[in-house]
Amino acid sequence: MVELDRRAELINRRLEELMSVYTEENAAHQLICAEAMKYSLSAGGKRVRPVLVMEFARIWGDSEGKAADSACALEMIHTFSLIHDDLPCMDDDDLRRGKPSCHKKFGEDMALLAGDALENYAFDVIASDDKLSFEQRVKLIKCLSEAVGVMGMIGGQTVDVRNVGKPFDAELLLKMYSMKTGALIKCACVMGCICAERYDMIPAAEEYAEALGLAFQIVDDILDITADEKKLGKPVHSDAELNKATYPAVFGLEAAKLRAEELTEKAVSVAEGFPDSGFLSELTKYLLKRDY
Ligand code: GRG
Repeated sequence: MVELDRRAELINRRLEELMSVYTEENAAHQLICAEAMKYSLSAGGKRVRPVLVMEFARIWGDSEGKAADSACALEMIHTFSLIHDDLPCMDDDDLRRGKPSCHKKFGEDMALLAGDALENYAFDVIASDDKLSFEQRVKLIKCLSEAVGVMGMIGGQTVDVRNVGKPFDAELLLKMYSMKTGALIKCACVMGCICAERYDMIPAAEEYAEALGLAFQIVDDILDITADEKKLGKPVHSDAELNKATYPAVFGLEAAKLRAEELTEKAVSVAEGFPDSGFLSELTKYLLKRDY
């Protein structure tokens, strides 16, 4: 999607600037960790979450790109989660975003540390963002840390890895998805509202994000079954090989496709209630039809 790519490019440029703080001069002995961070951050990726942060901020009045660093911070957290998700102790994937996964390129020790360092740097970036008030920074840090923690993404990953091979009930699957994938997507939309100081719009942002987040994960599951491995940039059929419960595995592939369509319609209908929401609606529809 051309407009998504254009916006992703802006995020990429700011990410590069933010990562340029680690240099031969100030980090000579630990530069390998910074290189592993940069490698995974710049390995591609659709940049959906940071673009959502920026778009929610723009819709609600941020005309100066005040949300750019928060958006980058969220992408750092997302990249940390992908690095750790690929580790041998998790999904043990050799490929990510079409390239060797971080531990394949830098070793398991560096992948672990690069993920940890990205997570920490994300909070540092928000805390240091002088385009935002102290109140906004604290609210952003709280929102993000909750979304990442045991009640959010890490909690979802815990349920995921601890239920491999077990009979899965539908309710637990949906709970796991809302934590593992939904929490960060919801956080993206809420962070945009915080950057624009439109706290009154958080409930509507959450309503949109809940529908999008579940649709996004269901499409991710469907792609694991139907996608072209080259295009996807990671191995296909990995869920089935790991004996993981997924939406298609529990409900069937056709039901999964139908549910993703319904959720997308729901998200679009919420987005249409926002001012100047053309891009957001198009992005939401594009994410249903994506092939990677
Ligand atoms: C803390 C040890 C430790 C591990 C953390 C929390 C965690 C491991 C992993 C997160 C779980 C995870 C990877 C969820 C999947 C979410 C998902 C659909 C990822 C793919 O997102 P895209 O399609 O990827 O946006 P790109 O590559 O485009 O950014």
